[in-house]
Amino acid sequence: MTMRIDVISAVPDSLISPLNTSIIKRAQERKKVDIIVHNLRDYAYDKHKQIDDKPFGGGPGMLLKPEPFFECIEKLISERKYDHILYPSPGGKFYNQQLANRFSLAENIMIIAGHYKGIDDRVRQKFATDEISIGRYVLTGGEIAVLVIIDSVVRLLPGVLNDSESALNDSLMDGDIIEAPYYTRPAEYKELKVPEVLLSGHEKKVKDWKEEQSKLLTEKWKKINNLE
Ligand code: 6GU
Repeated sequence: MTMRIDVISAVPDSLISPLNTSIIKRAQERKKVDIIVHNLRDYAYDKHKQIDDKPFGGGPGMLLKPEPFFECIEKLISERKYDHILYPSPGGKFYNQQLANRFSLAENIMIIAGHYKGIDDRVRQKFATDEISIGRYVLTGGEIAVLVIIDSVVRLLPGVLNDSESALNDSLMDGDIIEAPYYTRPAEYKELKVPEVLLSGHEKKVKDWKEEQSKLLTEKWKKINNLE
C-alpha cells in the first residue's frame, strides 16, 4: 500500500529538495509514499494571484488569505478521504513518537503549512483535525515542521528502512531510550580511541557494555531534560 501525503504551502520550493533526498526520496521511488506538494498560489483566483493580506484588527505582518486554501483543500477532499488534516502551528499539541506512530497508519494525510504570521483562522476551524507544534520555539513558517512530520512518519512505513537501518531503532520506539554511542574505523584517530570492549570480539561483553551505556545516557538525558 502507498501512503499519500498532500502538502499545501506558500513556499513549495522550501519542501521539494529535502523531500527528494536520501531515505524519503528512496521511499517515494519504492512507492511506499506519494508526496504531492501544492503551491498555494496556483489556487489564488484574483488576477494578481495574491495569497496574503493584512490582518483585521491591525498588527504587524501578513496573513495567508482563506480562499486559496479553501479552493485547494475542497478539491482534494472531493477526490479522496483524508485520515488526518494536519495544521503545524506553535499553538498545537507537542509532536512526539506516539503521534508519528499513529499518523504512519493512515492512508491519506493532508498538511496545511502556514507562513508569515500564519493563516486566516477559518481554514484551521473548518479543516484541521490535528494541530501540531514541534517544540517551544518560533519558526518563520510551518514548512520545517512539515518536513519533521513527514520524515518521522515515512521512516515508519513498512519497507522504507532497510534491515540494517531499522535495527538502529529497535529499542527506540517510544523515543525515550538513548542508545550507546557508535564507532567505526579507525580504532584510533588523533589519539582518540574506540572503547576497547568493542574491539574485543566478545559478544556478551559488547552487549552488556551497550546496555550499560544506554542506561547511563538515558539517565543523563532525563536529567538534562527535567524528565521524571
Ligand atoms: Cl508547527 N510552526 C511554527 N511557525 N513555529 C513553530 C512550530 C510550528 N512548532 C514550534 N514552533
